[in-house]
Amino acid sequence: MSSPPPLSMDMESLILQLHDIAAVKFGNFKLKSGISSPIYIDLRLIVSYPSLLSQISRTIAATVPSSAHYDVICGVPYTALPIATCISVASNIPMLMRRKEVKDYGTAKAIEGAFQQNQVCLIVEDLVTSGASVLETAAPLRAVGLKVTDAVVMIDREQGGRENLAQNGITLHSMVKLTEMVRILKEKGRVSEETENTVKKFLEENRQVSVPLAAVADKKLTVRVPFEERAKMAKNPTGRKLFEIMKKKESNLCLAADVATAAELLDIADKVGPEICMLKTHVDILPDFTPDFGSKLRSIADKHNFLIFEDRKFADIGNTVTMQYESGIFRILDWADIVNAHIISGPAIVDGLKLKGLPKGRGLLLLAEMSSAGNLAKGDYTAAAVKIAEDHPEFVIGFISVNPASWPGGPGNPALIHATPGVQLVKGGDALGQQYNTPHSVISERGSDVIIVGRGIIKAANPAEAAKEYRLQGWDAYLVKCK
Ligand code: 5BU
Repeated sequence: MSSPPPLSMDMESLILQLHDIAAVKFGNFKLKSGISSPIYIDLRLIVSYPSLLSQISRTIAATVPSSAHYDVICGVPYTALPIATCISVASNIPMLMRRKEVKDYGTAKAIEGAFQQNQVCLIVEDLVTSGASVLETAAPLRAVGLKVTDAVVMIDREQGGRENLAQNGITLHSMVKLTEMVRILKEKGRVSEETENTVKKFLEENRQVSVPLAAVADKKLTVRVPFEERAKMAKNPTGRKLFEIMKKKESNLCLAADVATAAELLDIADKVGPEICMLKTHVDILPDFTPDFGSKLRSIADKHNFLIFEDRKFADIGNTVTMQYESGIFRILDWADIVNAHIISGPAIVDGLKLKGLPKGRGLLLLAEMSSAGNLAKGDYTAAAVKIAEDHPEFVIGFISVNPASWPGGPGNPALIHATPGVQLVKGGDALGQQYNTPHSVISERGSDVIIVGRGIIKAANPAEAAKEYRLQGWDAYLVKCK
């Protein structure tokens, strides 16, 4: 094995100073993930040492090779913000800020600062483990039309971050690697050889733990049954087809196509079609609906291989919903693969819809939870939806859920699918009670299967690109627990 290249005196001095201010500590520390670590790094402290902060920032900036071109820089909130600010001020390269939480998505922006489409943004981070935080910052930057090709980090913990970022098209440059840091501290007599070996052993053993976005894995969710296996378990042909499409297209993204007209809907369906497994409509909002709408959307769905889900939210007695499903202007039964229903009126609503839907092989999602603030679909209500679904496996394909991992039985029967609305790249909400979680949180932490995204895509400058970003994030989050 070749020995690593020697570090410069400046770098050594920085490492020693970090140790002096106790930004690097050795002992026994419980990490967020629950595992015990013999080393703990807290770089938030550096704001209290301006000269060190400035030295670090200069060294980080010099770490980026001159071949890496960038127009703007953005620090990952919060610890890297002062570092990015120092780099920006010293180099006169403009900075952007990413908001971690966007409370009112309508007025507050996820990315603050001035920029132009297709400018290249360098991400600055203090510490990289799996790379999840860098990816969480890259996503909203990319969603607003910036390019992200490089990230620079002060310390690389060498736990998969470099590889995970590379898979997402981002080259990681690190000022120093954790093993190098510990080696220097040992050489300078700050830690014993035993400590160095303990840290090395810990890193070696935990190298594979952090896969993309796994940093905050939910303990309730163990390993996921892959979609292709679940396809075989599904009792309803539409449920089975949805799993198969998801696997084939590597997409667990459903577009909520809440646009102003039928013409616009058909247009966006064609553009975003390659990225999605399902397209959700609210057909009663379309002023230019015509009887051939269904067949037009159907042919786009067939062309791009996605299913059509009319978010009709039936809620009446069994007899009435049979008519609402089949008749009227919209004739939903003719063209929608999937519809959904509240269970407020009791299980007979499923019998009513099944009467019409099952002969055509259609599927039904039950509203077990909702995304809006203060909604009443929780606890016993959610449990009742689970029970009704189990009683109708040939027609109910799954649920509209928000946090199935928190249900008493967790996400439950793998033959059933969970689809979750209220998804954007940043957590937040709108002015009318909608609450957003990120694709990672919804799929990996909350145990859902499908992200339903509306305004995050349709209001983006380039909906097809935004959809791609959501698809990649949703799929990455799905893969986390598949391994
Ligand atoms: P948004 O633009 O991503 O907020 O759109 C969300 C879509 O999902 C929209 O069509 C809602 O009607 C739909 N939705 C929801 O937001 N929350 C729910 O609990 C259910 C549906 Br059910």
